[in-house]
Amino acid sequence: MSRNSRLLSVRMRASRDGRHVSGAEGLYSEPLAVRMVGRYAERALTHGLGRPDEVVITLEALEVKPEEIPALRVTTLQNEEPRRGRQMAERLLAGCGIGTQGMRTAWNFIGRRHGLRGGILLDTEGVRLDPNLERGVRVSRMGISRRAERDLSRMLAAFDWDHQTVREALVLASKVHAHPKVVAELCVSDDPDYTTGYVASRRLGYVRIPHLKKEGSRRGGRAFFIGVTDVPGVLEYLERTPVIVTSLKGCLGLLTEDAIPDLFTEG
Ligand code: PML
Repeated sequence: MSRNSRLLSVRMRASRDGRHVSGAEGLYSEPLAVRMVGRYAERALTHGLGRPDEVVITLEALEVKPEEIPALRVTTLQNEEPRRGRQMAERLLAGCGIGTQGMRTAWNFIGRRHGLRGGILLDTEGVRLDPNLERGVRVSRMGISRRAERDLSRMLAAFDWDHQTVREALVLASKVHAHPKVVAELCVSDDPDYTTGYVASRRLGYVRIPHLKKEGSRRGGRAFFIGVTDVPGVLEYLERTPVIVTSLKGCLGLLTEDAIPDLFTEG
C-alpha cells in the first residue's frame, strides 16, 4: 500500500492534572497525518478550556479498511432557554422509545462532574451497560473524507453552522448511529462557552438544540442508549472499528418544535 493510500488514525488527548481538557481525532492519508500531528498539537496548546500539562498524540496504521458511512441528516430546533430545550430533547428521546427513568439517568450523568472523557452506555430504562464505570466509553477511530468534509462545510455554511465543533460531533454521532444496536443518544457539551447539544438516532438524524444548558457550566457528556444484547460487540464497534464518513444525508435547516413529529416520519 502506498503512503498516499494507507490511512492512519490520528488521535489527540490533552489533560491537566489528570483531567481531560480537549481531544480530537480523524483518519488521514500518511502525508496528511504527519501535518495533522502539528495541527492537533497547536490546537491542544491553545484550547480555550485551559493549558494542558500533557498532550498525547497517537498515530496508528489501520489494520482494516474503514467502513464507509453517510453522515446523519442535520436539523436545528429553535430554542432560547435550557428548560424548553430539555423538554424538546425529552420529546425526541421519548419518540425513540427511551423511558422516563432512562432519560433521568442520562440527565443525572450529564449534570454531574463525572470527569469521564467519553460517554456512558444505557439501556432504554437507564441501566448502565458499559463495564468500566470509571472509564465510560470512548468513541474512536472515525473520520471524514476530504470531499465529504468540503461538502459538509458548504452545507452547514448555508445556515451559518459551519464550525469545527459541529462537524466533529456530527462525524462522531454518524459513526455511533451506523450501528444497528444503538437506539438514541443525548449529548451536552462540557465546554462552558458552548451551550448547544443534540439528540441523535438513525431515524431522527442529528438534531441540534441550542441553549440546552446554561452558559458557564462545565457539566456535560454523552449518553448512548443501546439494546441489551451483545454489549461487548457494540463497545468494540464504538471504540475500535474504523469508520469514515464519505457522503451526506442533507440538512433540514432551522425548524420549530412543532416539526418534531415530522422528524420521525421524514427519516
Ligand atoms: C462537544 O463539545 O464536542 C459536543 C458538541 C455538541 C454539539 C455540537 C453542535 O453544535 O452540533
